[in-house]
Amino acid sequence: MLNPIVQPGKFTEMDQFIFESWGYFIIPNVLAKDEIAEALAASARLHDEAGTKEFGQVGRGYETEPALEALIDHPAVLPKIRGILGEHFILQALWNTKQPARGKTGGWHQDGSSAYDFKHLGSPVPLIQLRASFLLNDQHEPGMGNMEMIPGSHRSRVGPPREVLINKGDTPISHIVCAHAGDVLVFHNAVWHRPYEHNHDYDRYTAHYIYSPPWVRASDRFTTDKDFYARTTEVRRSLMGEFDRPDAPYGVGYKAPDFPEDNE
Ligand SMILES: O=C(O)CCC(=O)C(=O)O
Repeated sequence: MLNPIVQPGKFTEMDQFIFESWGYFIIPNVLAKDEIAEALAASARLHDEAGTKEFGQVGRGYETEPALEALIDHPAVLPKIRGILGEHFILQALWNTKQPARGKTGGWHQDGSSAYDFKHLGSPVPLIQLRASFLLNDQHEPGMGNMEMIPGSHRSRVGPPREVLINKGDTPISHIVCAHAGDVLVFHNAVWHRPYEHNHDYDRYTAHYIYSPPWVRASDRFTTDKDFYARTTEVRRSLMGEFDRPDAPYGVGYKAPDFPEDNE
């Protein structure tokens, strides 16, 4: 299968074309071996503390785990987020996902909110959540808890057939993403996707960083931990939603965060 591979850093016209066409792309080799090991250990700790027994997601890991905090504004990934969302966005959530050893294929879905389904906003569903999914385990072949995507489905006005949804069936156009630990998958909330089966004896972890327009409420927290705010960087504070607002209804005149790559 084709792989929509882009290079780390700068958001190019080709990146934009791939994102608009498929709804996702893969950035290879974002994390070094020691960064992968640290983020993996942090993810396992979070799930141990939360007592995740089966498939599960834990939010807010950046508050307690420096290895996960460091990925909020990773220089290989953030230019892509800025290229797609512009200069004003927040980290709506970090959902750290565990797929247990020998976990089964999950259900097809689009991302959003079950309290107010994004499909009520328009058709095709608009971009509200842009995900950067840091793969922390190797997934170089199918059956490793890969993400399975349906390319271009963010533009489809209909979902997969009911029978496929109910029976967790296959489609002839789905794509099992084969990638390595340390690669990052960036995708549009409306792309139909699911976690694919995991046929190995270890738990699989992925850290999903979700970026949204600034007026979207955070979904992994009611408020951000005060100690974390006090010690983190100014850019990360802005990305958590703590920025100067010149007016109440998010109008004009916003100062963009002082992104480090602009000063290089
Ligand atoms: O298995 C995963 O890591 C991703 C799960 C998923 O599809 C989601 O969080 O929307």
